[in-house]
Amino acid sequence: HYLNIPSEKATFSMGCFWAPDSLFGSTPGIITTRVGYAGGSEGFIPTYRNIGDYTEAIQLQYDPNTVTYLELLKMFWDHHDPTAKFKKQYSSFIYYHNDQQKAEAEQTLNEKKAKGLDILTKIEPAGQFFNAEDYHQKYRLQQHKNLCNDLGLKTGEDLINSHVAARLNGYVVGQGGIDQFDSEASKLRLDEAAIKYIRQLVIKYEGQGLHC
Ligand code: MHO
Repeated sequence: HYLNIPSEKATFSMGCFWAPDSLFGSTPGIITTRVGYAGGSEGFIPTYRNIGDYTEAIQLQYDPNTVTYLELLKMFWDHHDPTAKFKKQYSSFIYYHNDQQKAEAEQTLNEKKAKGLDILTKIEPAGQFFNAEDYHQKYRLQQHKNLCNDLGLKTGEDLINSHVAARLNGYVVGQGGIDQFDSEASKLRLDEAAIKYIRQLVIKYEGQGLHC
């Protein structure tokens, strides 16, 4: 039922993937999200316990008429420290899906460098993306087991493919804020009990930021 909406992919690595899953999940124009592993050696199958030379990554499906890739890039830069040296698992990468994404990623990277910042972010073509284990998908939402059950979100595939899951994974940690939630709740077809439950979480956590 989202098939009539144009959609494009974006893939970023910006540290622990739980935080950007919530950050982007409740951003207008985001259709679905998945977390996984990207950017490593071909022929190696990464897992959380054996991640090899892959990075933790978030892959977004977005509606380019509602949110642009440049807006997503701004969020990417604003929500992690691209100058900090981490092991590869948590390193900063933009994995582009087409030439326009590549050009826009490079443009924003050059703007950062022009400010004298020592940016460690690498820009690479998006290759194979391996879904992370089910318990990492919509990690913050999964901490609310009864809510997930009530919404029929049972498997990892449910959590990956559900637009509602993407949105709520942000809202349960306050991302998006109460005004946006109130204007969106009816579109998400949530029942009264779910709305009441999520509302108190948005109010509680709004403005507190994200952490892993
Ligand atoms: N600080 C978190 C990182 C998890 S993230 C998915 C932990 O200790 O598990 O890498």
